[in-house]
Amino acid sequence: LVIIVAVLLVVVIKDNETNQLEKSFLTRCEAFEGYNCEEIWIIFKNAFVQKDPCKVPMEAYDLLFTAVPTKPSCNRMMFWTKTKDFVHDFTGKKDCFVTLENMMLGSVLDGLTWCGKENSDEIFTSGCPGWTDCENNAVRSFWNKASTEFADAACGDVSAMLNGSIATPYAPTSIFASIEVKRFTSPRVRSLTVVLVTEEKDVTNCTNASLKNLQNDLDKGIKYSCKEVAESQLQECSNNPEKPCGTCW
Ligand code: N1C
Repeated sequence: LVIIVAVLLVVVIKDNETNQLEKSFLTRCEAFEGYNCEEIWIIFKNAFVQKDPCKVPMEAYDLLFTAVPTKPSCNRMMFWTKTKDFVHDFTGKKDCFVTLENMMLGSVLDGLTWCGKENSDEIFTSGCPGWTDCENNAVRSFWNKASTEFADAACGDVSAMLNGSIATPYAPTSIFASIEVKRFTSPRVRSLTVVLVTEEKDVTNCTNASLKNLQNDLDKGIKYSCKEVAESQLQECSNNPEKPCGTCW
C-alpha cells in the first residue's frame, strides 16, 4: 500500500508540474489580445518535449516565433544586460520603453523554467539544466531565439541599460553582446544610447574598456552615445509621473 501511495504521489506531482507550466503559460498569454493561446502552447511545448534537455537548439523555437512574430516599436526598444531589476522597475512605472518582456512570448516565459526528457511526454519545471550547464538547454535556447528576433526587429533610436557596478558591463558572453548588438544594422537602427546605471561609489563609467568593445562591435553608421545615470536619479524619475520620458537622462 505504501508503495502504491508513493507511486501515485509521484505521478500526481509530476502531472502538476506539467499543468503548472501550462496554466501559467495560458493565464499570462490570455492577458494579450488576438492570440490563440492553446495552439501557441502546443507549438511551444513541441519545441522541447521528448528531447534531451541539453539538446534543444534555438532553431527548435523557429515555429513558435513564426506563429508569434515580434512586433517592433521603433525608437522605444530597450535592451539590457545585468540590469534586469532596474530595467523592469523602470519600464513598469513609466511607459517610455519596450523590453523583450513586454512582448507576448517574453512576458509569458519570463522567470519560468522548463525542460523535457528523451522518450517521455513529461514536462519538468525543476531539475532542469542551469543556464551554463550546457549550451543548448531548453530555456537558454528560447532566450537566444527570442533575443535574436527582438534585435532583428530593432529600429530607429535604440537604448540599452547596462550595469555600472560591475567591472565589465559589456561582457562578451552575454546575450546582449553575443547576439543582440551584432544584429543591429544601419540604417534600420539609427543610434544606440547606453544608459550606464551607477551607484554612488562606482568606479565604472562611460570610459570603461568593455564599452570600447561595444563601439567596435557596432555596425558603422550607428551613432553611439553613453550616459551615466545614478540609480537614485533613475528611481526619482520613474516614481515621478510628471517627469516626461525624455528627461530621465
Ligand atoms: O545575457 P544578457 O543578460 O545580456 O541578456 C539580456 C538581453 C536583453 O537585452 C533581452 O532582450 O537578452 C534578452 N533577454 C531577456 O529578455 C530575458 N528575460 C529574462 C535575455 N535573457 C532574459 N532573461 C533571463 O535573464 C534569462 O533566463 C537569463 O537567466 C538572464 C540573462 O540575463 P543577463 O545575463 O543579465
